Amino acid sequence: MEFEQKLKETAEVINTHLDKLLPSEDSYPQNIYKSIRYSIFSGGKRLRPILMMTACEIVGGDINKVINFACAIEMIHTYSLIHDDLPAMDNDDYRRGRLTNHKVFGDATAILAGDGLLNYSVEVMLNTIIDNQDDSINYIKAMKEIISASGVYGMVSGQVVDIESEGKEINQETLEFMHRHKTGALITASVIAGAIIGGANQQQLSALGKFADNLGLAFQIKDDILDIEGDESKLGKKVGRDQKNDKSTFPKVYGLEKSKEMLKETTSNAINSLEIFKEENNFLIELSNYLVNRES
Ligand code: GRG
Repeated sequence: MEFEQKLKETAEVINTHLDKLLPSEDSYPQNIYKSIRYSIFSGGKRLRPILMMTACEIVGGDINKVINFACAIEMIHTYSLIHDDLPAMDNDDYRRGRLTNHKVFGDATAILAGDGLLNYSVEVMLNTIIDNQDDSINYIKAMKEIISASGVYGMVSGQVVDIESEGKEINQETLEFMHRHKTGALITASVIAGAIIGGANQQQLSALGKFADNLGLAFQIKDDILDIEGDESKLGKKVGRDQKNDKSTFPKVYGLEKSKEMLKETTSNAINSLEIFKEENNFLIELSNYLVNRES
């Protein structure tokens, strides 16, 4: 199957499953479910669930076993975006081409929608473990990766450093810490969790870990470049926000040209880590190239 077709079809599978898992908008109190569904179904790329399902597949696992966890990680990612957009954080009005959650539902509901999504993701993972007790150890290990990457050892710490770094000159180590935690940790957890559920061996886990670490960094460098050179109509949000908020980014610390070189280097490091998988790695290679060239 063509790469773009597989990407689209996988995203559709994830959307259908998310729709099944999430409470309906008619549930009481309606507003919180409307707010959750507004952000979940607003056209995200579904990168993290796609990575999880592909990692499971590449090690010979069954993607049906990973779909609940894939949806859970998208719930965590969406919670992080809702909270990141709040006035107390990045104060953004647009996300994925639509008004941000708090602009539509108000700050309190947006905070609660994020909290609700985070909790719901845990419930989905725990239900999967309860329903699949024969595979429970792999599911528990995968869940630990995901929860740890989302919390203070991962995304939360990265976000703290991001906020504390606003308006300051930071060094390269701090920049790397920030992005490896804020963006990279959840991307790595997606890949590792998928591989664990798929039954990966140590050699496969180590190769996929290196792939994901590099891909996460490349993804963030590209995000920083898009904030300078991107097209607002394709991005679905305003560009120049990083400069306006005096954010610490790769172009700010290294300059735009060097950042572009680093993007190429980290992407080829990611691709080179996949050598042990032979031709089964084609989709991940194409996905890496797609992310480097993405416009949104
Ligand atoms: C609130 C604890 C907490 C953390 C927020 C994710 C995050 C941390 C902040 C988002 C800020 C940001 C734009 C980071 C750059 C990388 C990133 C996560 C981009 C958005 O992810 P995509 O491109 O989004 O996968 P879609 O919309 O496609 O899902």
